[in-house]
Amino acid sequence: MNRISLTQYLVEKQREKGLIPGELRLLLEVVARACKRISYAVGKGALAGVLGEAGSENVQGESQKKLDVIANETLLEANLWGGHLAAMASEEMDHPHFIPNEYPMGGFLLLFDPLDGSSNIDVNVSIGTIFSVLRLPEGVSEPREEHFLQPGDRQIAAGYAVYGPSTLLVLSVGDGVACFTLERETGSWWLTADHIRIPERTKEFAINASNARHWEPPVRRYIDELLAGGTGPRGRDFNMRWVASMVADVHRIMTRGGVFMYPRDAREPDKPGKLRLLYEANPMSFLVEQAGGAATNGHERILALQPGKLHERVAVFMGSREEVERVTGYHRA
Ligand code: P6P
Repeated sequence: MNRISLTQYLVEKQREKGLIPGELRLLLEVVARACKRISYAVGKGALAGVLGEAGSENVQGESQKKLDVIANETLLEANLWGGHLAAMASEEMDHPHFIPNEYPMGGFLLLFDPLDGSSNIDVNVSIGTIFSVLRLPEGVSEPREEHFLQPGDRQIAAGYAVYGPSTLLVLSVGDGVACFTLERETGSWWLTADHIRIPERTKEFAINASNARHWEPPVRRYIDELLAGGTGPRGRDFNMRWVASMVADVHRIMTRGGVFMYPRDAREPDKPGKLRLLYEANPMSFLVEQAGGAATNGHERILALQPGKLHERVAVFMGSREEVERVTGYHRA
């Protein structure tokens, strides 16, 4: 079977549909190459001494794994010199990394969670990289942190790599969602699924149920109904999954449907949720909506939210439209 490579896919989006400028194609190919390198490091594991703690903390006050730091540095180094970016922001860095004067500055902003699901690294469970692309606002010659604070609807591309049994790259430039599989022998990314659609109806939900006592009433009601299954108001049984790697849970939903939830909870009432808006929820919401799903913070579309801070958090309900609309409706009841 003659498959299409990532390069050909992006060239066709650029040439045939005029959908993406050359600089964005370059950006996405650079990110894909960085994800390939991260995949190789992840795959080596203990053999390359990349497991365990780095002995440092990130801006979130979370201890960093060695692979968190390696993945972050890999993405920074890959994107510094290409001339396609104005700046980068990462979960692992307090402030954005601006392109140094020695390199030309481009018109895009790249945001990423370099290694999502770090708690799974040392136990060999799937982890991933999440990225989001924004335009530098018109007329800006000196990029600043505030220029990253754009609603998710302004994203022009987003994607994730999932380092699992196979390494996949799932991305959208606003024309549907495509999935590429890494062929390790040649280092090529091959198109293995296109125009991915999330089924509107599902029987599978993902949430960390150990937090149940901390949830708000609408979430308690929604989950209790799922757990009641055929004996309750839903009249049918449901199944639960929780990988504790957003990338792995969302990829399952992109593949067979489902609803992923990380609600706000009473443990940290001043925080609207655990997950970060700009480089976790926004890119994943972009992909989910491009695949026909829905994504809200319980009250409104995540992509419509106006960010106030670079590392701000948000509650997340995303996936099969029917379920996201139901649980969001309970918040409005
Ligand atoms: P918990 C990983 O740390 C992460 O940011 C997401 O990838 C994942 O969905 C969530 O946190 C897991 O959180 O509280 O279940 O460990």
